Amino acid sequence: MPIKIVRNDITKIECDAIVNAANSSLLGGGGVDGAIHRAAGKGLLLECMKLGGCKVGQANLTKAYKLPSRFVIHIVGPKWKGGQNGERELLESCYHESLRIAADNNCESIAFPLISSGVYGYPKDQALKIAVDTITSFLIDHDMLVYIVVFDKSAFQISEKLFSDITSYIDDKYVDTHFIFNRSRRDEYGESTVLAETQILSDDFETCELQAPQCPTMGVPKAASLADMVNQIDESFSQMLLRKIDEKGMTDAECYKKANVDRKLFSKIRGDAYYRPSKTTAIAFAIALELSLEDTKDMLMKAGFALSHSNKFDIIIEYFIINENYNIFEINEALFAFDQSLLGV
Ligand code: AR6
Repeated sequence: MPIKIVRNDITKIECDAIVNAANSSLLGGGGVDGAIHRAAGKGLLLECMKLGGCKVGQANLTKAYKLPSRFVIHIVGPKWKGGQNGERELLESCYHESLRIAADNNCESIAFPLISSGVYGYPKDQALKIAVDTITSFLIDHDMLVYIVVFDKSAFQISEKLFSDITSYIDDKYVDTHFIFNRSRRDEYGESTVLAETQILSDDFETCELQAPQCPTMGVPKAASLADMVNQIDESFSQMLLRKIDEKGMTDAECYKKANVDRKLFSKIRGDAYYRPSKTTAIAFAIALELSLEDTKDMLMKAGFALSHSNKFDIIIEYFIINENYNIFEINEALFAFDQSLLGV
């Protein structure tokens, strides 16, 4: 099952276990610890008092009292001391231990805050990367739905260089779209007036659609009956997906896990040749399969979608594919930075 990165208050997440970024006394504190104790009520504190504290990297399980989850897993993260003092290993151990204790208690879902990234000072982008990497490797051999609950947007800090590369790519593509549009309007009217009004674009596309029968690429032999045409139906999205998985020498599980897609959803797609996925799911599979831009567009078309230069989401996806960067979490960080919806979420 996938990782879902959500922006929320962890005390509101309905799942089997939520993880508390506690301190070694386990008697409550500020930040997420304070929020969890407040929402759970006094019962949680009374149970914690019996535990007698906890070391960094260790996990303790309690009931969740008034919280909508079944358990709270209390973990003490490392304090940031510059990064050369074993912080990374300790933080990884926090995630491993919490996941292990959740699996031992038959949890099917768990929600993590970004441990250590508040009062304990761990840089949020590094804390997020460690969370994603550790959880991803756990999920290779386990089935669990894992939420990473990000409280504030600064956890996603794509590098300035990547941000500016994507920004100029978006700018270029917008310019391209407008330039082609302006040129075609000039050709049509034989004038050289530059029409800069972007909102005319949509009217222009409509005109184009109305005139489609004259367009050579739209030509369909007149004699073909509807039945003939329907019988010539192309390979579907799921057929192409399964073919590409075989061609790439991947197993189904490797593919859907890399796509950050739920196993149940994958089974549905596998079992239904005409399954219509959402656009983000279709793109997530294209990324997992490391398809070229052309194949990605083909696969999307089979699901009824396109990549256009009229919206930022599509341009960002195109940017990553052209640069052969198929890391779904880096793509999601960039999408997040540009306020777009995330893949596989
Ligand atoms: N839901 C989700 N995330 C939250 C919430 C919330 N309700 N509140 C804060 N965060 P922190 P730490 C985020 O300081 O760094 C406590 O006093 C927050 O933005 O809670 O491990 C303990 O008792 C940050 O990204 O935990 C310890 O003394 C992340 O949760 C100490 O703080 C963790 O911030 C532990 O420090």
